[in-house]
Amino acid sequence: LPIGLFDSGMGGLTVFKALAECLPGEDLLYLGDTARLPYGTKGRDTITRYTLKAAQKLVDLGVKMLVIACNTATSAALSAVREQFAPLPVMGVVDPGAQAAAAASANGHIVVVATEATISGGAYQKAIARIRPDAVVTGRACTLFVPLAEEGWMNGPIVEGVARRYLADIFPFEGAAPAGNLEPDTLLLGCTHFPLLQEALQNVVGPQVRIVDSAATTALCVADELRATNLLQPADSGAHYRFLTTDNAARFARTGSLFLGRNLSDAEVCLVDL
Ligand code: DGN
Repeated sequence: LPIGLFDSGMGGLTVFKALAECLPGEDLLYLGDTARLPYGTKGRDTITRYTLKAAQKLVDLGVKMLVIACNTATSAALSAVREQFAPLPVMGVVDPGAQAAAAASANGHIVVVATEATISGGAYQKAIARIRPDAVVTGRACTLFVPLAEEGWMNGPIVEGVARRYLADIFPFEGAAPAGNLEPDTLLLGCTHFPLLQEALQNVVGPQVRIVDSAATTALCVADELRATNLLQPADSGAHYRFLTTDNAARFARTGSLFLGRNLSDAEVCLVDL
C-alpha cells in the first residue's frame, strides 16, 4: 500500500519531493484539496472538517500511513485525524519542523513564518517549547507568500519587498539589532509553500540566519516510523506515484511542477471529489 499525503493544494508537493528522495522504494498517493484552498485563512473547525474528509478519501483508497503535508491542517487537525483513523499511523509536519529549527538554532531565538491559522493556533510555538524550553519563538503570519509561490514569483524585488514588509520589525535589516531583543539566528518556514521563496528570504534576512523547513525532517520521521512498524519498502522496489486533486487538474499540474521541481503532466493528475 502507498503512503498517503494530503495538503490543501500543491504546497505539500515539497514534502512529497523530500519523501520520494529519502524513501525511493515507497509508493506515494498525493491528494491536494485545491477546490477548498486556501486553508490558511480559514477557521479551525472548517480546517478540521476539510482535513478529515480528505483523510477519509485517502483511507478509502487504501494507504498504510497518512502524512498531513500541510502545516495549517496539521496545526488544526492532527489529533482529530489520529483519533478518527487509529491505529493507522498519522504524521504531521509541525513536530518535524520544530525539531529542525530547534537543532539549527544556536542562540534559541527562532522566527516562524506560516499562515494565519498556523500562527494563531500556536502549534509551532508549543512544539518548539517542548523540545527547547529556552527558545524564544516569534511567529509571523505571511499570507501573501502563498499566492506569490503559486504564481511562480519566487525571487526578485516584489517578493523581497513583501518579505521586508512582513519581517521589518523582527530582523535588523539595517545592520542594527532590534532594541532589547536577541537577534534571531533561525527562520523556520512553517508553510509548505515557503521553501520556494527560500532564496529571496535569505537575501532579506541575511546570510547569518539559517533557514529551515519541515520537508526533510518529516521524511526522516516517516522513515523511522516505517522502520519501527516493519512497513519500509526496499529502495529498489520501483515506486509508483499518483496525484489527485479536487479542482482544475491542469492548474494543479502546471503549478505543481514548480513545487515538485519536475514537470508534472496533465495525464499524471486525476480529478476526485471528496
Ligand atoms: N499548505 C499550507 C500550509 O503548509 O500551511 C498553506 C496553503 C494554504 O492553504 N494557504
